[in-house]
Amino acid sequence: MFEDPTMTREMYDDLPEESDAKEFYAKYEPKEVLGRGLSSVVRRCVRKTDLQEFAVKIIDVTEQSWTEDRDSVMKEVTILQMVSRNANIIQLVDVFECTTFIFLVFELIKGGELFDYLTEVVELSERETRFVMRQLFEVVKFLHDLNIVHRDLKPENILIQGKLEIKVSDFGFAVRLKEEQLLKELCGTPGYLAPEVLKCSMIDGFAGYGKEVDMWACGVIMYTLLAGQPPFWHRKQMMLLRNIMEGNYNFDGPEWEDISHTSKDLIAHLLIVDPKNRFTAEQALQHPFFESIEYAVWAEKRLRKSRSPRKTPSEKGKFDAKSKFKAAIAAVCATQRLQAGLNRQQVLTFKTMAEDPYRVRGIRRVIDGCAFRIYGHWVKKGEDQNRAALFENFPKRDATKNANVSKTWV
Ligand code: PIT
Repeated sequence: MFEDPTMTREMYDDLPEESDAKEFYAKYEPKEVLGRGLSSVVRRCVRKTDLQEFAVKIIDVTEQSWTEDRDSVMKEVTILQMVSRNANIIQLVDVFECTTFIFLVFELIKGGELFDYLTEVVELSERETRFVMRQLFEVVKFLHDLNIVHRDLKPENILIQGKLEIKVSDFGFAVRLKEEQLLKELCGTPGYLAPEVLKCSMIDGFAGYGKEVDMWACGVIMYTLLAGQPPFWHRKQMMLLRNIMEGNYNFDGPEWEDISHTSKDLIAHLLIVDPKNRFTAEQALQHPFFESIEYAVWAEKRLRKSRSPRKTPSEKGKFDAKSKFKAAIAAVCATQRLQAGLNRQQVLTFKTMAEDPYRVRGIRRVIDGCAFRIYGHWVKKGEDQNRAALFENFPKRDATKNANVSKTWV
C-alpha cells in the first residue's frame, strides 16, 4: 500500500490498519504528520485520482480515547458542514467512519498556525493585526449569526496562508445554541477563557455563558498579536484565573509604548468582565481601528482619478459636495498619517540604548527572537507576564466529561 520512497517507516507509525479504513485508503494516500492532539493526528494526504493535496484529521474514537467519542466528533462534523462555506473557515471535504477511527478530510493550508508565525516574528504590526482581526471578527459574526459559539479561539486554531489570510479551524468545542440557551460546561484553553466561563464552574447557581466568550478570546488574541505576550498570565494557575475573573491586565510594558490608542481602545472593549457590556463582533468591526489608513489612501487615489475637468470661474463659487468630500478625505488621511508617524516614532538616544535597549521595538524583536531560538521557549520578562505562557496553553474539557481532566483543571 505505502510505496512512497520519500516516507520512512516511522512516518507511518500509528496509522490505522488498512483493514480498518478501506474506504479512506482507497481514495487517499496518507503522508507526514502536520500536528497532533490528545486523541487525533493531522496528516497531509494526497487524493489518488488527481494527486491533489489535503489534510486529514484521524480521530481515535475507541474506548481508550479519553477526549473523543463518536457522538461529539459527529456533532463537530455537523457544525463544520454548516460553516465550511465561509472562505475564512477551514473547508471540510470528506468524512470516513470506521469502528475505531473517524477521518475528516480538509483543504490543505500550508502556512501553518498563526501561533507559529507569531513565535517566529514575535509580534505583529498594527496593520497586520488589523488585517487578521478583521477576518477573525467577520468569522465570529458569521458564526454568531448562526448561533454557533466556537469556544476555543486562539492562535493555534487559526491557520494562515499567503499574506496572512486566515482559516479558523478546530470546531471540537463548538456548539449551536438554541434560542436564549446558556452554556455551563467548562471547556477551552486557560489563558483564553472568559471570566463568566470560570465563574460558571466556581459559583453555584451561576446562570451560564453564551456567545460573548468568543469575543473575550478575540480580545486576548488581539492583545497577544500586538504585544507578543498574552494579557493574562501567572505562574500560579489560581492567580491566572483570578486575574481573568477580575479583568486584571494592563498596557504597561514597553511593547505598548508605540501602539496606538485606537488599538488599545478596541482591546479594552473586548476584555470587559461583564459579557453584557462586551463588544459584539459587529460592534468590533465598526470600531475606528478598522478605519484604516490604507483604505483612506486608496479612496483618495480613486477620487483623484475620477476628478472632473477644471471648473469655470462661474462654477468656482458654488457649493460643490464632491470637492468638499475630497478635501475631507485628504484631511483625514493627513491626520492619520501624522498620527501613525507619531505613534511609531521612536526617539533613539544613546541613553535609551545604554540603559534600556529592550524599550526599542527593533532591538526588542531581535532579543526576543534570539532568546526563542536559543532556549526554545520564551525568556521570562516579569512575574505577571511571560511569553512562556503562550506555550503552556492547552485545551481543557469539562469535569463532567472525564474525571482525569477535571483533576488537572483548577
Ligand atoms: C492543518 C492543516 C490543514 C487543516 C488542518 C490542520 C485542520 C484542522 C482542523 C481540526 C479540527 C477541525 C477543523 C480543522 O474541527 O490544512 O495543520 O478539529
